[in-house]
Amino acid sequence: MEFPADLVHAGANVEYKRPVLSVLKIITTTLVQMSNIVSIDLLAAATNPLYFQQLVTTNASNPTTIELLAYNNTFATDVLGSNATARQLYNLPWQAFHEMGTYNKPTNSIYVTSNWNGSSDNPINVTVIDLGNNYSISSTGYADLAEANGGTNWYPPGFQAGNGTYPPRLLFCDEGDFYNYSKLVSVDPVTGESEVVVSSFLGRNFSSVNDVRQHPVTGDIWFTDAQYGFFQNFRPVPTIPNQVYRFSPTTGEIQVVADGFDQSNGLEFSPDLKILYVTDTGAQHFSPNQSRPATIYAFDIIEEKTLANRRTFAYADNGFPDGIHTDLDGNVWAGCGDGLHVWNPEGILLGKIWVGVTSNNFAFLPGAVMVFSNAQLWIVEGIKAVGREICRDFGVCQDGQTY
Ligand SMILES: *[C@@H]1O[C@H](CO)[C@@H](O)[C@H](O)[C@H]1NC(C)=O
Ligand SMILES: *[C@@H]1O[C@H](CO)[C@@H](O)[C@H](O)[C@H]1NC(C)=O
Ligand SMILES: *[C@@H]1O[C@H](CO)[C@@H](O)[C@H](O)[C@H]1NC(C)=O
Ligand SMILES: *[C@@H]1O[C@H](CO)[C@@H](O)[C@H](O)[C@H]1NC(C)=O
Ligand SMILES: *[C@@H]1O[C@H](CO)[C@@H](O)[C@H](O)[C@H]1NC(C)=O
Ligand SMILES: *[C@@H]1O[C@H](CO)[C@@H](O)[C@H](O)[C@H]1NC(C)=O
Ligand SMILES: *[C@@H]1O[C@H](CO)[C@@H](O)[C@H](O)[C@H]1NC(C)=O
Ligand SMILES: *[C@@H]1O[C@H](CO)[C@@H](O)[C@H](O)[C@H]1NC(C)=O
Ligand SMILES: *[C@@H]1O[C@H](CO)[C@@H](O)[C@H](O)[C@H]1NC(C)=O
Ligand SMILES: CC(=O)N[C@H]1CO[C@H](CO)[C@@H](O)[C@@H]1O
Repeated sequence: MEFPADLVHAGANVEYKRPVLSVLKIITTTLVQMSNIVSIDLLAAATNPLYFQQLVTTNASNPTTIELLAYNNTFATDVLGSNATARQLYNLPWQAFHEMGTYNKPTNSIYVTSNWNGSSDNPINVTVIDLGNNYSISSTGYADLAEANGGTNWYPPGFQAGNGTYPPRLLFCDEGDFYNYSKLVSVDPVTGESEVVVSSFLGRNFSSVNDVRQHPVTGDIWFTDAQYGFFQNFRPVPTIPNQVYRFSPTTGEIQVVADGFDQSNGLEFSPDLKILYVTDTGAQHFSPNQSRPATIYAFDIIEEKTLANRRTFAYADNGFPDGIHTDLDGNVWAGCGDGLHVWNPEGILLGKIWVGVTSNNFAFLPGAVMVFSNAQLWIVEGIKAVGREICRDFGVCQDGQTY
């Protein structure tokens, strides 16, 4: 089945194929690379534009090395700690590790979405990383999910913390295609059952919903919309601005809480739930343009429902900040053009987990962080930083932590 020609703009070569619900392949190869923490001399860098090129000698077109770069001493002492070790888990012939990175406790697995391969003959997969089986991976798909991107855990209305009979579901951003709405889709990863949660703004189509978080106190779903399905030739011309939405799954109430972005993309709460961070990946449309935004904005969250006091939090020196998470110290981590960047709550760059290639997203595990660099998967183990959602997702909580 082909998309009608009038839906497809010049250059596109897209055909429709129904997503499959099946495990495609299981792989268990592991490459190991250890790494030490390298201190950056910021004063030397300030007057030598070639400083970083001379520092990092890895051949980035064939990446096998991961470097831990401290731009501030606390990156080594407090964020990673002296025990941190880094290694590559996979370097595959396809881009299995792109977005999401959500842990599901019943399956003890991390769910990652693969990158768009250029044809709906080969729809975006969900890559399942089994933490109970040496990080072995398999690829799958779900009935209601056309082209998945970001995601999170979702505790549906009525969920009681610790109620093991009703585990959280995975919540996927589905970018949609020429036939299917862009929407949020909930999946039970044990049964494979899927369900549409929201597929329009009061009847208006989304462009390509990109990433999503659930407010752990109100249960509201906060998500972003961007235009990547259009840029990648599998969605029609956008008919709505790029915005951040708040949706109540209990009442259906939906509200635009922020606009004015080039491409609103990743979003994340501060650990005290007082701030929302939103990444703008405007530097990438049909092609890259580094004079457009590669920026993280911060907003104050007012009464758990609306946003105020938009400000520029950080600009990434390499690529653009895409997926974003916070740790319990309030540091802000984002996947960028050369790996993960970590800023303190004042927006000062503390360090990088450098892999030399675009790393769109990542996942915190207890004591570790996994980095998704599309064809490559990396892990840094033995870290001190604790992801904001480790307590909720893994049940590994700090004293007194309630969400
Ligand atoms: C995990 O996989 C790697 C690479 O295949 C292998 O060297 C290692 O022994 C495995 N570990 C376990 C516990 O199976
Ligand atoms: C980098 O790796 C690519 C791909 O393996 C290779 O073609 C190229 O020669 C390498 N460049 C250098 C400077 O090693
Ligand atoms: C480093 O790891 C060892 C072994 O797991 C542990 O005993 C020690 O407390 C850790 N040190 C730090 C500074 O985290
Ligand atoms: C699509 O996937 C195939 C293998 O599954 C790979 O050879 C090809 O390079 C991929 N293309 C893109 C654009 O990712
Ligand atoms: C889906 O996974 C299979 C292998 O499991 C791979 O060959 C294919 O290229 C993947 N497609 C995408 C779009 O990631
Ligand atoms: C768990 O939650 C489900 C759904 O709300 C409910 O039906 C069930 O009674 C709850 N079980 C316990 C033990 O609270
Ligand atoms: C909204 O999306 C649906 C599903 O792709 C499509 O059938 C419909 O024509 C779209 N509506 C508009 C106004 O673009
Ligand atoms: C890059 O983006 C800027 C700002 O939108 C625009 O003025 C410029 O023409 C673009 N450059 C190219 C090469 O497209
Ligand atoms: C280094 O980071 C620490 C912790 O975030 C911060 O207090 C300090 O001001 C930073 N130092 C510099 C020189 O930016
Ligand atoms: C995942 C999904 O909703 N797929 C649907 C996309 O649209 C085609 C054509 O209408 C349907 O056949 C698929 O089921």
